[in-house]
Amino acid sequence: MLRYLTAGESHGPALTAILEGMPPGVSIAQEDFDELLKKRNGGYGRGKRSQMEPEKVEVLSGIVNGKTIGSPIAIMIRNADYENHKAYMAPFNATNPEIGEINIPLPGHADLAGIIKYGFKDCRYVRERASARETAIRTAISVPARNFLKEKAITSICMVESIGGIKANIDLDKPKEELEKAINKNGNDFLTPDPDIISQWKSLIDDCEEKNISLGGSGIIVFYGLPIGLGSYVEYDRRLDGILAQSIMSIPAIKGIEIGNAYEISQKKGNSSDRILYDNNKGFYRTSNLAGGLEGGMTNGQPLIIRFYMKPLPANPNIESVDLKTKKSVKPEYYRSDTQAVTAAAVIVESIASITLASSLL
Ligand code: EPS
Repeated sequence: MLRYLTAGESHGPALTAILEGMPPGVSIAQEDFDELLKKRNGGYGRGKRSQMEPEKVEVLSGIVNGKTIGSPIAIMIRNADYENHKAYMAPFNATNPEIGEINIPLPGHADLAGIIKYGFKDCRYVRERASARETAIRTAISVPARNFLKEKAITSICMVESIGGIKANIDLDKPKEELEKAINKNGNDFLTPDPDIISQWKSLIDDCEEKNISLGGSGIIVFYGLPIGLGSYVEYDRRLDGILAQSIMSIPAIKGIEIGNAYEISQKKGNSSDRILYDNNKGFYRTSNLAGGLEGGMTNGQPLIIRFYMKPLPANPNIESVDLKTKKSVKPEYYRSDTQAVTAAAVIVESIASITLASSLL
């Protein structure tokens, strides 16, 4: 089983993670971290913050000469933006602790519930840790898990399905190689196999960026080559759909996940199951994948299809809040935001699901 923890504030000195439970001998290269983080940091419509972060992973333990050695893997990403915030974010002797104080909780953020729960006066203490910046290190710590899966011939693709209500045309029945080729051809801005959607998404994002409005959307992750029987039906906390949902729903701004076409199936009358067939050469097989690869909380040998839904990032101006000091109604000042981070979320969901699946496999 894999365990991991992350630590780090969005504008603190660094993000860190420790992953425990990786077997020895898994090959890892510095470029695996670099390429994955570049992909997460990309996406058309990302804000100024992501552009200023070089996202360099420093490996501190657990990997020697390009291979895991079975000991805990510790990694770190320094926050470049710390330099602009250390007057109040420094762990000790902050020179100007007051200037960072935030007295207006942002609607849609953890701010208000967080300060009430922990008894803070400053929303910053909540927001710094609740920030989706944390997903940079969670993505990075998935590299050993991803490589472990790859060594077992388990691969995945992630893609954006919709942005701001505009949906790409995606046929998941196409072979993995074909989908992957199309996604790569269209580039990391959108991670979509549908070339015809890109100009529509671009003009929507450009328009919203001008107005400081953000966009949500949905994405799809497919895992191929999983063996039958990951997870179990014997106890609720071993059901893989439940474990996956927990890990993915913990990503900020993700408000829902589906296995397969859950919503579509819920609208059906009568049978929604995949036929079981047998062939002397193929063994047991199916001709459809309505279950999305999971039955009874276990993988069933079909591709695992995960869909996620992300809300527009809560940075839109003109949403009322209350000043904590005066208790008067106010509209928080617009700061900066990603216009859309669905592309990044697709990479993040794939990463976190990879850790969950590697753990289950182990
Ligand atoms: C985030 C706010 C923004 C995002 C950040 C998540 O950062 P900042 O407050 O510095 O402008 O850019 O996401 C990242 C930095 C990242 O790497 O994904 C938030 O409040 O959740």
